[in-house]
Amino acid sequence: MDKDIAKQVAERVNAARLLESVDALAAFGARDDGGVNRPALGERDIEARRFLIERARALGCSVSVDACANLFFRRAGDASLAPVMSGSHIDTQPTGGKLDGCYGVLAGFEVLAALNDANIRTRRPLEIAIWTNEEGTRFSPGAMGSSAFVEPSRMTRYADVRDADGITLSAALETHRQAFPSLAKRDSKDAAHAFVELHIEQGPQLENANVPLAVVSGIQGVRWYAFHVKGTAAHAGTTPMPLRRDAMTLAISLHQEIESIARELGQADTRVTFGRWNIEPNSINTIPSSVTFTVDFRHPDPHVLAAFDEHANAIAQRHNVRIEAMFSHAPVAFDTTVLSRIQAACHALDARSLPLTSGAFHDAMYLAQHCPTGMIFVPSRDGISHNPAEATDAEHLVLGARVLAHCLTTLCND
Ligand code: HGY
Ligand code: MN
Ligand code: MN
Repeated sequence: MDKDIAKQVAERVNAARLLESVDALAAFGARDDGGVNRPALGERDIEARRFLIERARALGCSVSVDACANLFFRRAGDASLAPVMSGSHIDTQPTGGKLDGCYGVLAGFEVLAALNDANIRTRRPLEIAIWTNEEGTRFSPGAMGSSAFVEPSRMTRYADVRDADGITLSAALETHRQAFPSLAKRDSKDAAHAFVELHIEQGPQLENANVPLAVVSGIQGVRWYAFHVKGTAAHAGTTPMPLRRDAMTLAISLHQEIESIARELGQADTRVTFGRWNIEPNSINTIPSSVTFTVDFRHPDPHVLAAFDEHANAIAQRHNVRIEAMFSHAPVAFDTTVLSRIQAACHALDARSLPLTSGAFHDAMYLAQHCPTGMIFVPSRDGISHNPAEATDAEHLVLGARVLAHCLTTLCND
């Protein structure tokens, strides 16, 4: 393919239009502190989806939806060939930022617009996806939409998953269906030609190296658990300490045991987080009768992940506590051909890049089972993410979109 075409499209990426779209999308669930709180399939997410469906149609795309409310915005190609896909998620953490996931979707939209502006018809269709519930903070597990896309039988298990208010995923999907009753169904399960996800790094490595891009070679493994600790509710004032069965006292000692084994097993690469605690009755003057806490363990080595799993179960058994395995995904290595196309795009645009492994998981970890897949990162200021202060320099956001445009254009003309 004429390399100039890919460069033409990259040059048509419009900085102002891209940056405007970031702020426009962030308005759906905007927080007073500049962050975004947009839970998957909630009211704000549905309004954000409506906004993007209208934008996609204005760009001449067809729009379709699948059983897990993943949205697909397709720009037709000349030939009826397997599409090239890109995209990410637009659901956020409760104290999320404007870019996590959203940037990858909006940069995909910018590529659609740049192809239109350059008046380029590609051989293959280009399809930008919005994957449902990637964060996993409303419904667990994470990356639900992309995992159901690659393996639809997962929907049977997901349908009855409940959020903190007791709403099931299937009820949330029904609300989505009612909001968009006439969307075409995307039923084809033909493998895509390739999937490329552009995302912020959400860590400090690119900024510390002063490099604007990463060619992401893979994603580390992840395991989520819930520990359900039981005690006996009793009066805070009258119950002598030796007579108590305080669920919180046991939970805190479990926390310390789990954290020390995690650090010992994984050493410097260990990432262990105890992010969600539910306490009952959660009253100042009643001894806790129940404490449920979560464990998010990450590591690049599958043996360490397996060893941690064994220890976590042994700790639960030793203390007669129920352990619930909520989510797990092995480390993923992306496709070297797609990575070389991303690398070539960086070279073509004279942009320096680093090879990185992702500490965060992404929908690309499932798409890698569906088709040749790769990722691109841009730096996160101060390495901060899952925080309203999440930010990336405008020049890096635009450069990332240009590299995505170059790479998708060449892949669409394979
Ligand atoms: O948790 C993660 O790695 C992703 O940000 N959802
Ligand atoms: Mn993300
Ligand atoms: Mn995230």
